[in-house]
Amino acid sequence: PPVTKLLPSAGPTSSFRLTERFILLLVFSAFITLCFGAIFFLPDSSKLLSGVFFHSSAVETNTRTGTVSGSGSANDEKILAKIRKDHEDALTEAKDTLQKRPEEIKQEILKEKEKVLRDSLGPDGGDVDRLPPVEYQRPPGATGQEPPDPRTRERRAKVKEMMQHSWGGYKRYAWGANELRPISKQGHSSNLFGGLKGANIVDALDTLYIMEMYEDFDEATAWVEKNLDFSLNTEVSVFEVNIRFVGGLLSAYYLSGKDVFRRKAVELGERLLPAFKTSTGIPWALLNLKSGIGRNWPWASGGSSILAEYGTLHLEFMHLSKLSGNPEFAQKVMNIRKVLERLDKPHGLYPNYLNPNSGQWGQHHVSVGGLGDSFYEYLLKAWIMSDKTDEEAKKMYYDALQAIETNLIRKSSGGLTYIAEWKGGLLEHKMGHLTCFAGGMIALGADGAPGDQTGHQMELAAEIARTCHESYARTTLKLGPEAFRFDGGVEAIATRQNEKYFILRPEVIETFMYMWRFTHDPKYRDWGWEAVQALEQHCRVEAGYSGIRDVYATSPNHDDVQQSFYQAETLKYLYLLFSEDDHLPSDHWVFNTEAHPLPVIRRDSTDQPHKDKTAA
Ligand code: DMJ
Repeated sequence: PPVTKLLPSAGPTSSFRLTERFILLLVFSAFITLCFGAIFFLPDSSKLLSGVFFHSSAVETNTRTGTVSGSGSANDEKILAKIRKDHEDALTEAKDTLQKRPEEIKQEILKEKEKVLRDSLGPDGGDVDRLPPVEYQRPPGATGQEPPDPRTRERRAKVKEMMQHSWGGYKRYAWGANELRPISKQGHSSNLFGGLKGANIVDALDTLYIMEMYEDFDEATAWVEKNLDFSLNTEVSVFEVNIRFVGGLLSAYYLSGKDVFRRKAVELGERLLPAFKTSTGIPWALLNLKSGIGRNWPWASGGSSILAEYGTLHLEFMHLSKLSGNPEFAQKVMNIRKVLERLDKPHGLYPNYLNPNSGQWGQHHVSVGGLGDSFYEYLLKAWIMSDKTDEEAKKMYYDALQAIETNLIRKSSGGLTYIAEWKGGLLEHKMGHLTCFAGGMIALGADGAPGDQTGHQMELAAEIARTCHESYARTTLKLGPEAFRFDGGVEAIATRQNEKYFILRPEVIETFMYMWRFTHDPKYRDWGWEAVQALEQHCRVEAGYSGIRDVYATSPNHDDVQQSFYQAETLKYLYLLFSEDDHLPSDHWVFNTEAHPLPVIRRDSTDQPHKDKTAA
């Protein structure tokens, strides 16, 4: 809670007593100062006193500078002058204070108390209050206009209504919990967040803002101010907390300018720093926020950290350094980059597993879906977010994409382009729903592609978008499965029962959004609209939206979870798909992997901290 909330409010009686006490104190201290100062006007005692109280420091100073004088009288004179001045200042201050109204004196005392309290607070709440001021400038396109064409306007309004329904259910039945169970109408939490609370609130802040749901945004802000607490003895996923909580807070700050979000983001970022205490600086996957003890997922190859986890911190950590003035965040993620750059890459590919202590790859599994995905995304976006100055990230991205194209991208006999998984040189002809984000990523990067690859990369992106659309179209419920295969006589269809579920994931719609922005081909809006209709028909329930266990079943069997990324990503990307391009325009913002928009850091950036500007 803000410091002021910790202070007992003073009633009229107590304020009078407080004032009286303060005046007495001032008079008394003025008297003491007077007496004390007078001692120095007595010729002999001044030397005696300066010998007792000031001798050692004076000698030390002089010895260091080599200016010891035999008598030390020049030094004594200086000290005496200072005491005289302090004495005069104290008298003037006391005189001024006595002329003030009791109310003003009370305010001053309260301010002084707040300052003392703030200074005495530890890292649990004190550090972030000492953040350097930054000048807040809202980047362009934080809000958007209605699309001119009535059908698109209607579709956009429909998506907003979906957000209202989804948010309304969460608010009514699960307020403060991490997620909503929309069938059983209660809160839900995944162990990814440990004991943290309010994932849905933080994840949804920017969606509320861009959809102009300002009252809800204000309520969510108040919850963050009062209840979002990171000082917990709990183990969390560093990646999930970074992309949803840090990312969500950063976006909320950049959109609204409310400094509470900056402070909370930096506070959480500081709590994540101990995760980097490994021999290589590659962070642990899991971290206890209180003890700072980290470890890796027990299932990850030989104690490895995961590429998509440690490789998906860069965007947020660069912004944390920018907003806090603390270079440590940026140093940590730049070091990850260095470690990766130096390692040998099999066929130019990045395996999903890396041991943080030995610095060696674990199993040679490569994926552009789960365990690998957002690492590639963050290379490209690190370059774009740096105002295209981060040449290292650029090179790593385009080199990696080349290796992926050569080794993982294939075309089915039916003509569908897909991205397979690579296991020690053997291909598994399966593509995850998660992998479908790659269409959008490749489209976003096509413009800067080296050589004359731009056209080719746009075609590749369009082919992936088509394949992912097929994975939806070939189901009964018209929503895509978790993974689909291109073997055993099937194309873009899930064959294993445990791959048939749909949990409201965003990746396919994310790709449609980018494809629409870069091509303006109306089919992408139509495909997005098909998804809206399927969501309405099969996922919408009385209290919100639920995932589905089998997209090939004739009627939906709900899993009773409304994932927080549904509001953070799925609905946001749908809304932007039906918005004008200048709403969160691609040349000013990049989306983190949880769809939280972060502004491009301009190379001529003048809004750095430490420049003694007014706080937002
Ligand atoms: C989100 O949390 C992020 O998009 C992440 O990168 C991958 N998985 C989910 C959504 O599917």
